[in-house]
Amino acid sequence: MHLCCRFLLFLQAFSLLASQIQGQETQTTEEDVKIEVTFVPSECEPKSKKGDLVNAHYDGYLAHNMSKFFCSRSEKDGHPKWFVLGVGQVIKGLDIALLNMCRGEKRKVVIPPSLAYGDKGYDKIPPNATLIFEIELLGIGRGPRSVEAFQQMDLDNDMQLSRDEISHYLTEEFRKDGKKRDPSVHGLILKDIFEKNDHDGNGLISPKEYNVYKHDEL
Ligand SMILES: *[C@@H]1O[C@H](CO)[C@@H](O)[C@H](O)[C@H]1NC(C)=O
Ligand SMILES: *[C@@H]1O[C@H](CO)[C@@H](O)[C@H](O)[C@H]1NC(C)=O
Ligand SMILES: [Ca+2]
Ligand SMILES: [Ca+2]
Repeated sequence: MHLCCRFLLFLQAFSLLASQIQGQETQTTEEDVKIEVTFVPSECEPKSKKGDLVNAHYDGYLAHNMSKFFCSRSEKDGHPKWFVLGVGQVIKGLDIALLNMCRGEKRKVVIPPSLAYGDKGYDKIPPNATLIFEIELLGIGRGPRSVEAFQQMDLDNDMQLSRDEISHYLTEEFRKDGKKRDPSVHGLILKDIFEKNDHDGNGLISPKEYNVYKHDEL
């Protein structure tokens, strides 16, 4: 259910961008991501940029012994990951590593701990670990447009998204992508959106209720 995921990302990104606007700037660092381009398709446009919705496969290795700690091809039925680029849905190093990349391009990147899981580590990743990722970018799409997108959905401008407003938005999105769908999908997605986002259960989604972002998610 790509559209479902796209929409949820869209909701997440709204809150992220909003919090950035409120001044949570990323700290600067002296360490860089080392990027090695391992494959470039003959046609290499357009390039990914901050705010795009990207679809990628990536395998992660610990640099010190090259053990694989993550593989998008074997997790979750091997579906490539969808995420909004450059807004902190993945570790900082990956947000940087996937910039300016075209569909079909492959990269091998080395990410210092300061742009990954730092001196705390996370799960299988030990403290101060340099990470290596092999990335393949499969798709680039129009990303969410944060405040503008919220306002676009919020037809009556009351800063709350009602079921009708989101339903209307879904109808438009489905019409745009032109794929045939069982009509029940619409209802299921709508239900899912409200279950996951309408935390106070008042039947409206407030800007605050979009805040479902998990910091350390790969
Ligand atoms: C590589 O290092 C990690 C963490 O230091 C360790 O958990 C893992 O067992 C090591 N893998 C191999 C194949 O040595
Ligand atoms: C991680 O690196 C920091 C800064 O270099 C150091 O202070 C800390 O002791 C290191 N932690 C571990 C577990 O190696
Ligand atoms: Ca509204
Ligand atoms: Ca609510």
